Amino acid sequence: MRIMKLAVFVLGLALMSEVFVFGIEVDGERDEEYGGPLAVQGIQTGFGDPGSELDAAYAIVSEGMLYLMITGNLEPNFNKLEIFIDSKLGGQNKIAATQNPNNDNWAVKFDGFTFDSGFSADYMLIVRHGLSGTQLDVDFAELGEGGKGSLVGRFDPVSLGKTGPFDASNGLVLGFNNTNSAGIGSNQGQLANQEGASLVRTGSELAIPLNLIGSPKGEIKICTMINGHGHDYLSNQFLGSMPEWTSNLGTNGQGDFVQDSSLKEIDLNNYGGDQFFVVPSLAAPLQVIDLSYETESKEFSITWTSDPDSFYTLESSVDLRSWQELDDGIESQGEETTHDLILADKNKSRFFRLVEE
Ligand SMILES: [Ca+2]
Ligand SMILES: [Ca+2]
Ligand SMILES: [Ca+2]
Ligand SMILES: [Ca+2]
Repeated sequence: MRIMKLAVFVLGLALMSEVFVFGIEVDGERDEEYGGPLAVQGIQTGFGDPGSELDAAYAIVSEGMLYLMITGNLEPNFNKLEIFIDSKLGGQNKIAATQNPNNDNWAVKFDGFTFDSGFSADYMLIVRHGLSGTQLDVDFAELGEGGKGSLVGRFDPVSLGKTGPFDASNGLVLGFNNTNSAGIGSNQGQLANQEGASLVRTGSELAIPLNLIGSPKGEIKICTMINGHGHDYLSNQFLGSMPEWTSNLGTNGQGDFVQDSSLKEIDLNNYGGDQFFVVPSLAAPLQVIDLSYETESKEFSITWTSDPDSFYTLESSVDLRSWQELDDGIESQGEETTHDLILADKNKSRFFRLVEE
């Protein structure tokens, strides 16, 4: 079956191209380009206000990057923002310590931790706050046997006097602005003011190169949470949100800290709703970006935005009702494709359209 992505245009009309200026700045402040939130916090934090809270999550895929904006705060007492990413087939619905890199000792502490069904983590990020007071450490790990994990950046926004962009060694970019004083409150587990949570503009912002996370083309799922200094005392702050009356999970899901234990008793299926959110796939719209016609040679050339693995059919019509195929099986040349052909009957007014096969 054909996917009827159509681009209709009229030869001879001046091509009006829309120029989309992409303006996300990785500075810990939410940009308009993100649009609406993909998840909003539903409950008040058990990690203090101002302390650590996750107000809302925003994300957009563009120009080979996943831009992620998590509004809220991260207390500089070694609290950790932990972000698990499900961006490819396979992965771990239940974390197995022996099958993961153990950078920053996270995997041992997460051993046995279970995500909601429908989420199997492939990558994870740790943003740790508090070394020397205001420093941020960023770790990135690929899950699975043979996967690697390590510290990829260390930044101090306060001493540097800016909130980003900070370039990590693996191409990831971080922005961090911890000045939020609004958003949700700290009556632990009680319903949060979601309108207030949606108004927060600052927090942790990340640009993650898609090739770091398996070059996904489809949707990307993200589970984010705030953990204590040893990766073994989870707050009640997750996005997607925990249900009302959820207190800090602690080590055992009951708010207790269990020495030399792991998060193995925590199964997100036991908490209502999905503790993850979905970043929709952003297939580039099929759009004609250039066309030319040489009157003498009758050479017609058309360029459009294409999907790298697709094939296209070029059709023409005089009435926009019946269409004749001019060429099919036109192989994509990447993100843009140009096709040349000789057009006779140059005086005849015609419409053209492209169909993705
Ligand atoms: Ca920003
Ligand atoms: Ca996966
Ligand atoms: Ca707050
Ligand atoms: Ca759940």
